[in-house]
Amino acid sequence: MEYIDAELCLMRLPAKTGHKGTVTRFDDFQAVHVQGAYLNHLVGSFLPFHRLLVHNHETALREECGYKGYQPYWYEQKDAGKFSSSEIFDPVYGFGGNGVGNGNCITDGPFAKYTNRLGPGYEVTNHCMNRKINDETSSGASPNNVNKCMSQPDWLSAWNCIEGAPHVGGHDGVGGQMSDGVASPGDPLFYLHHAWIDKLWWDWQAKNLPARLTEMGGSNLPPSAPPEDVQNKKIPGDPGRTTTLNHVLDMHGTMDNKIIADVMNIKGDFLCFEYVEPA
Ligand SMILES: [Cu+2]
Repeated sequence: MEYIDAELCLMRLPAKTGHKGTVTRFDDFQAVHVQGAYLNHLVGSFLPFHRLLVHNHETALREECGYKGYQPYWYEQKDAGKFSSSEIFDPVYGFGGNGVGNGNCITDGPFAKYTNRLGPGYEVTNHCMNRKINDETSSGASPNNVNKCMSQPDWLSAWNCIEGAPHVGGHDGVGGQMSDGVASPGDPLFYLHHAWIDKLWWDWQAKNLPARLTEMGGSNLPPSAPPEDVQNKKIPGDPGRTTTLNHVLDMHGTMDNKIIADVMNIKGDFLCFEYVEPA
């Protein structure tokens, strides 16, 4: 599959950012997530940050690896509750299978030989790509949970719903480093999962356009933030503790920074794509 070939190309290109532990261009995008983990989860920028990260990774596939296709998403509703039987883990046509043995290293498929450098968490260690599929937790991606999110009346409830069950269900359903809230983009499935999560946000936005092209808000610090951050931490673009459309999405040198307003519309000036429903 061309997408996988392009990802393998990214894994051969040298890193550009110089972030700790990065060796390949693929690592660079993982490093953005590591650098931004604290300020982009359980906050208003969660969905915008990940929309931009997925887009930038796709842009690198195109511009640096000659990829001509589109960013695929993983339609997880279909596989919810039974991730282990999903064709996405096919060793020949897919992303390789489940981890085995003590380290849960994947041993088949295109990425079995890749050495991850970032993770676990904020650590830098050479390790295999690892997975530990959990069918039970993968049920978080169920059609029921998705529909519940689609029916939320406002941004705060929709974002929290999407970041909850569907988002966590996909991460923990794959398990291993996909369950790592900091270093999860070490598994290429991260981008297919987050493209799906982003589609859920867009599907919700599309239920009430144009109003939902400007609906933003929520704290710009996670609930775990220490009191000194709540007091003093300045977030570029936001006047206070609330996430605004001017909030700067820091790409930590991988690609240009954007503001949330730039990524609100997937059919806008900066982003220009659409999500196609599965056949
Ligand atoms: Cu994330």
